[in-house]
Amino acid sequence: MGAQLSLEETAASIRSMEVRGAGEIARRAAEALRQEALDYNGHDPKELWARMQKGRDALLASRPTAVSLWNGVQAVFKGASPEMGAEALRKTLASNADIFIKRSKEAVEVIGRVGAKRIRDGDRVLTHCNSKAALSVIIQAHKEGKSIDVFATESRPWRQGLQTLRDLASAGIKPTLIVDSAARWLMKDVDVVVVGADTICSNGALINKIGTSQIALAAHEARVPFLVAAETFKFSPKTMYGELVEIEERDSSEVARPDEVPAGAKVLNPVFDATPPEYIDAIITEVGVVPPSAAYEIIVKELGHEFIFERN
Ligand code: RUB
Repeated sequence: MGAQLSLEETAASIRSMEVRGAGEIARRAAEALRQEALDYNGHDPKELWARMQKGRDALLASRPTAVSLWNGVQAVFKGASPEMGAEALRKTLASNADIFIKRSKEAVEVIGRVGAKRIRDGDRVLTHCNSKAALSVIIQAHKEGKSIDVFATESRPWRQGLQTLRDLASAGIKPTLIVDSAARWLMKDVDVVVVGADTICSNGALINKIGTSQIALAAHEARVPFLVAAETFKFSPKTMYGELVEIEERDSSEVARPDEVPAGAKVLNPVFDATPPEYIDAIITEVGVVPPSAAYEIIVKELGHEFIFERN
């Protein structure tokens, strides 16, 4: 966790992508809500509730695609209401946030241990963007003494692949960077693909960094296993009721400077894409390795009914 930010600062840093990655976004949002609750020194539960609701709305508006943010916020509010009184409300919100943050960090570690079993000595592993869950798997395999070659995509336009290189290098791995468009060319030499998740829909489709679906397609064609490393709070209860996942589009200047673009031309900057379940071999979660077809069950069992029915 970085320095303590206010709710508004946290929402702004998620919007600007200073805080990024679906899991980290959720943890930082929970942390900001926890702090807001603890900082309240009045005695009016309705006032505290109103502040918390305002904060929640600001956080939820910060980035639209990763359901982890929504699930993290839901977890903080679980069982809380102004009827319980200001003191109990503060304590409930703060302890819910603590539990969520702790569980979410533990989940990344468990995913590493479970997923590492799917990586063999000598494997060439490809990952995309910068995912803490995917890196947990790869780094754990390395810690277990497996000799692996790791390839990271650049992930234009934000180039999160460079962060992946730093994360891998500081774990003692010597990774190789490729441009995004080299993924299919490289696939003939890849043994396994491991990526993270922003959202997993109830039908098992994966929403992750733009370009993920092209990599999955190339892996499918080359019969290379395509694994997703995802905490259970990346599964979306909202999609059970038919809600479509909003794919964030960011400013075109992230892709090309306005002066580089001729008059009349447009630049699109979609940030995520959807990979159909038939291209996913397994999803590695903290409750085990599951097929994409288990997504509905994971949502019901792990997220529970209050997540499903509240605010739908
Ligand atoms: C990051 C991204 C990551 C997932 C999972 O996108 O797509 O693969 O968020 O990451 P951005 P993690 O950089 O736009 O946030 O496993 O760390 O939750």
